[in-house]
Amino acid sequence: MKIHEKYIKRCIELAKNGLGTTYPNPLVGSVIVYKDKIIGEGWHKKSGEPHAEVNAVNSVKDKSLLNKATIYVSLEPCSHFGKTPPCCDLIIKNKIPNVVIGTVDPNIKVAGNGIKKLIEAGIHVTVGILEEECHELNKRFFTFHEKKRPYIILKWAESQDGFIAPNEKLEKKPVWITNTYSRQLVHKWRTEEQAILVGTQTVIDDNPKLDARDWYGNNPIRVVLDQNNRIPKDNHILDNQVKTILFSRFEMAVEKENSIFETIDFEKNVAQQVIQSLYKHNIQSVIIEGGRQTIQTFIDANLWDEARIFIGKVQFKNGIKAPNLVNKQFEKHLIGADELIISRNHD
Ligand code: AOF
Ligand code: ZN
Repeated sequence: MKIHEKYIKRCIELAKNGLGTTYPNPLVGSVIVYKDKIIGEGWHKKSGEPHAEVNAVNSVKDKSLLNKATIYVSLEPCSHFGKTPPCCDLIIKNKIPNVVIGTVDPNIKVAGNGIKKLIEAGIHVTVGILEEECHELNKRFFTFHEKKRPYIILKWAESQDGFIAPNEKLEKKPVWITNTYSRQLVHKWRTEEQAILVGTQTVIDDNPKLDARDWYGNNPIRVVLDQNNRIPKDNHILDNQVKTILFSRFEMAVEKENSIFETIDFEKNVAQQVIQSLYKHNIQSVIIEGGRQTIQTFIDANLWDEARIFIGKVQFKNGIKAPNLVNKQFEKHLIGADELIISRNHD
């Protein structure tokens, strides 16, 4: 493998350690190399905390090597004062002569200004190494800045014969389609996204916590479409434990600290209005977990990026048909006895 690619690959690996904890910031990794040896490494852990480059520079024991070294970063070094000072200034101050960048930062506060600043300081800059992989690493951050909306993941489980639920739910209890491994994977996924969205019927039927109790990490912001304010006040969703955004037709009188009520017009494009509002709330990604009608609303509005579909071993013979996605042949995995299909929307 070519030298630059080898080290940007390492940057990507490091960056992934921040998955789920850097919002609204991107995942960034950095390595510092001298004579083909890594002398420093770092990644961005949390918004408000040091950027990847700062952690990498701080980890170098012999700082006298910096003025002969190359710094690799998966995303363009920032040029602005945000919650932290510009990484470009740090690179210039330490007289690092070479900078190798995976991809340009889409944030308008940076967007090429970092590269410009480094070049103007006489630094040798290389841009576009493993660009596609670096873009994929920050698919949520890029979608948010370029499309002005969160990255949208659809998730559901269906039976062998294509139903997401049998006709009559026994004792109104949730009917499991997937195995325990798949259920744990879903909790891992919940720690990776900034928000989770469901419809009212799911909330009323299952009274779900929508948290990530089976995995270590952050719980996502909860988002519910509750057109007619039907959710009972003692439901988990209204427990005020996690920030929760509720979309309904009418203003709600009660405002709790962690419950935010938004009104939208349910006669118009619901998916579009919800996504616009989530963008205004600075939400970079959302996983939509049901029910059928809610998921289909986003498919019909062509507002989705990825669909993750579990196909369990059970047969229901009849019931509620699974959402209808035209192309679901993309990637297939086995999670225990369940099949998982991951489909991407290339529109
Ligand atoms: C970098 N390295 O590791 C990250 C960058 O508020 P701040 O100071 O944390 O700045 C956030 C912005 O900085 C973020 O929107 C993105 O454009 C860039 N993130 N840049 O050089 C990093 N996390
Ligand atoms: Zn920075």
